[in-house]
Amino acid sequence: MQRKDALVVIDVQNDFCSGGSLAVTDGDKVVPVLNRYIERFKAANLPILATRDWHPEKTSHFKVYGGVWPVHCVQGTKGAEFHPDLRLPSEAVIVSAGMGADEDGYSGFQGRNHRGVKLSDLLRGMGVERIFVGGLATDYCVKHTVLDGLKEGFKVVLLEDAIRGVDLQPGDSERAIAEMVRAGAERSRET
Ligand code: VGL
Ligand code: ZN
Repeated sequence: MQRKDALVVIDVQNDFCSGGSLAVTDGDKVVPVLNRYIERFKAANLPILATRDWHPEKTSHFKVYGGVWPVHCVQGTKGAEFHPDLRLPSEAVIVSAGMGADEDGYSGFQGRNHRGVKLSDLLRGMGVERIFVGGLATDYCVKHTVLDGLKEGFKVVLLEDAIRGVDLQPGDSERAIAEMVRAGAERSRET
């Protein structure tokens, strides 16, 4: 960690954790690990951003409207709230994604803050050159955010012990990690 680094926490929301409508196996296990990263970035005065999956009630992302997913992370619901144990500081920048009625919005780079500013512009505005990424889910929002981050010219560190995947097909998460690494992401674990 150094100047120009930022932490990007992906979609650690109730619906992706145990008891949620789209619960990821062991999704909650990323919370304590991410809390330690949050502490380290806070102590170093480095930016912390958190994305959230933030869907309208009716979206083609949901199975009932032609998509593949059960209803999850509907704006303003309990399921869309961040996990209660995630200790995001008040100054963390929240980025909402998947708000369109006709988009999946898997990438945080398709998301915007409350003023409508895109994630890439927020990061550049803070002078960030490298992002550390962890959260849910490895094979969807983490993967797409990491790949887009690399495309946008950021260096990306994948926090391997702070991610969990959906694995609709067995091995999806492993393949997603391989794809991110092939595209240029560096993998890292807590020390
Ligand atoms: C996600 C599936 C559907 C994610 C979002 O955050 O990875 N996965 N919507
Ligand atoms: Zn979603």
